[in-house]
Amino acid sequence: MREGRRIAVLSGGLGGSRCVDALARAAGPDAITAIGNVGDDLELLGVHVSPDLDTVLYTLAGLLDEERGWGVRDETYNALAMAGELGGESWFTLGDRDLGLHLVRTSWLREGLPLSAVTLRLAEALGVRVRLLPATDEPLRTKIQTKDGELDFQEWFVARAHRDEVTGLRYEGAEAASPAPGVLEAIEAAELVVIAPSNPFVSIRPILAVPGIREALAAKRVAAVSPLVGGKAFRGPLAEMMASLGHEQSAAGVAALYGDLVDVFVVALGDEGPPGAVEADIDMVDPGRRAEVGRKLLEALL
Ligand code: FO1
Repeated sequence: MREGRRIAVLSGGLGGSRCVDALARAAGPDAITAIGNVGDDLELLGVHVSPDLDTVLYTLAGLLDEERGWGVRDETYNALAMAGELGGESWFTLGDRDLGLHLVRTSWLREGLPLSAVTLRLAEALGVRVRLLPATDEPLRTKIQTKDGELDFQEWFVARAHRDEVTGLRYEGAEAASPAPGVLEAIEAAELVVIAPSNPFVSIRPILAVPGIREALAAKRVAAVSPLVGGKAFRGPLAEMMASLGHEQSAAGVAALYGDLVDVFVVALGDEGPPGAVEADIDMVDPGRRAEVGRKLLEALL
């Protein structure tokens, strides 16, 4: 790839982290700024957890439990077991090493550092060279509306195993939030903005809901990679959410959600997409294939 090329990636959890990794392997980590979702962050046992930012960090640091798709591989759970025995919250599985990261994040936040600065410090300590920024430093939380009322994202996703049908969503705090330092600059400097194959409702829209980000994208070449292949999500409840929220359960349905924000929509080889969609190999599950997938994706998009 040409020297000095810049790519910004809007990223959620697992699908996003794999896409960031693929592009970083193809273009070099210094070319990439990942803008991460914070809508599913939570406070638990006194610590601040940023699951999507951490999935990107752990993926790029080679620490992710790839099988499970979150947390650190070869984890132990002694702290959580003790917390549970003492009557503390233990529904959200925080491993010992993961908890170590949350303790450090929380202590730096309490010292007054914004989440973006904390995240850059964590990335540096983990040897991650991709620049990872939260979409915003302010609290922004995704709320899930169901027939039983409104739920916090992780209450719906983990505690209730996303069984409740989603009737609507809300991004609490979004209107008052502003993009974290570096976010708008990264978008402006980017030759290409990639919307990763993440859930549009719970990963990408919370990023776009931060005032200024959508507007900055309007002036850029934006490509979105489909999170649905053959109408199915690799993992997670996206297909069900598309149906319950009244959208077509297909790559074209996702493309319609992004509308004219997106210039190029990328679908899996052989998959149906909207008119003008680019077909590419978007299977980024195997870390060993990601460099090649990233290279071909950039060839198709740049
Ligand atoms: N997902 C689960 O399904 N169950 C868990 O107990 C759980 C714990 C967890 C801890 C740290 C972390 O970074 C992620 C964790 N996740 C867990 C994944 C997370 O809830 C979701 O995958 C994302 O928020 C959606 O992108």
